[in-house]
Amino acid sequence: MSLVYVGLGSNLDHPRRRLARAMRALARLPRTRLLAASGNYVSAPIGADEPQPDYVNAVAMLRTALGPGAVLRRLTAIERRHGRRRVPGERRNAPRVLDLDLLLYGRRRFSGSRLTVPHPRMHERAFVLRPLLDIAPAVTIPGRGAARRWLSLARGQRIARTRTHAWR
Ligand code: PH2
Ligand code: MG
Ligand code: MG
Repeated sequence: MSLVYVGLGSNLDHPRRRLARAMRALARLPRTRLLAASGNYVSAPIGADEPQPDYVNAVAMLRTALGPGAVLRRLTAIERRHGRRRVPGERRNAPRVLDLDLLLYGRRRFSGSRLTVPHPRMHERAFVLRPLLDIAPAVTIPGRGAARRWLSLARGQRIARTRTHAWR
């Protein structure tokens, strides 16, 4: 069994409702238990090359017997159920109805064409670090050290707690 963290994000079409639905879907994954769910945070889009709506983000902590590839496939399937389609040539930071990112998979580090773990940009993003640290204050990012230290470097990024819809 591995401890896994998943980042949830949405900036289109009722983001809070989508995050609640996605959290429920994570809680129902096979061979998996949802151990903790952070509250929601709102922040400006990072890396956008044109104006787009603010994001709502959260993080989930799971314990799972699924391997990393199986987790990734499950996350992509949930994104697709929300109508997300990956269009060839789509800009990297295009707005999205739902984004589920595999952030950490136990203490493992690996890099492939489809999946890199730890998520290569998570340590510099307050919208990942804040909700992550709320549910895992002592978590370390393999290869980077304590997440808490990275959050202090990202403190220039404005981020605020926002409502969380019931999902249980
Ligand atoms: N996701 C991105 C790019 N930029 N900015 C915020 N605030 N939240 C996100 O989830 C986000 C982003 C790519 O996945
Ligand atoms: Mg993402
Ligand atoms: Mg993604």
